Amino acid sequence: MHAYYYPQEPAVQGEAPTRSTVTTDGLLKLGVEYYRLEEGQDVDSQIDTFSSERGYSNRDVVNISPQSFGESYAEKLAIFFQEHIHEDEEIRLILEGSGFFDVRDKKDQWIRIALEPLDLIVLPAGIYHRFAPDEKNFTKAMRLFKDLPKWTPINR
Ligand code: KMT
Ligand code: NI
Repeated sequence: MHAYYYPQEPAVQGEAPTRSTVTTDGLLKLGVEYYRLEEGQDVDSQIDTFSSERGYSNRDVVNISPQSFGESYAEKLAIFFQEHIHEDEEIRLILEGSGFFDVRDKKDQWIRIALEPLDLIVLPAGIYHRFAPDEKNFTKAMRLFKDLPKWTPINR
């Protein structure tokens, strides 16, 4: 996991945009929890433990790639990248591939959170966010949830 502010425009022409790192503490101040599963240990049992501690009784897996979505890939990405909030937490564990979750800080600045396999993120209800794959265009992620997730995006 690497989280950073990423100004889209360089402050001075010809100057590379800065990417100042945001620590896990910094994320936590926004209510964003980050965990990393132990490498080399059984993933399922780690998920079971985490889920039972937190009451996530359900899970599914999404595979985000041009192959899996076919013709609707661009449309799907546009939905994921539309800034939105949910009534519930959004809990995601990266299983394979990688991708970005962008969240707004308290001053409405974007923080980009780059995730790779074994990275687990909990976005609190009500935080503005969006998702984008990186240049590899492949993210396989587990979605953890309580009984009936209220993930209907509420667009900004
Ligand atoms: C969402 O709700 O936007 C997503 O689940 C994005 C894909 S999970 C990597
Ligand atoms: Ni969302």
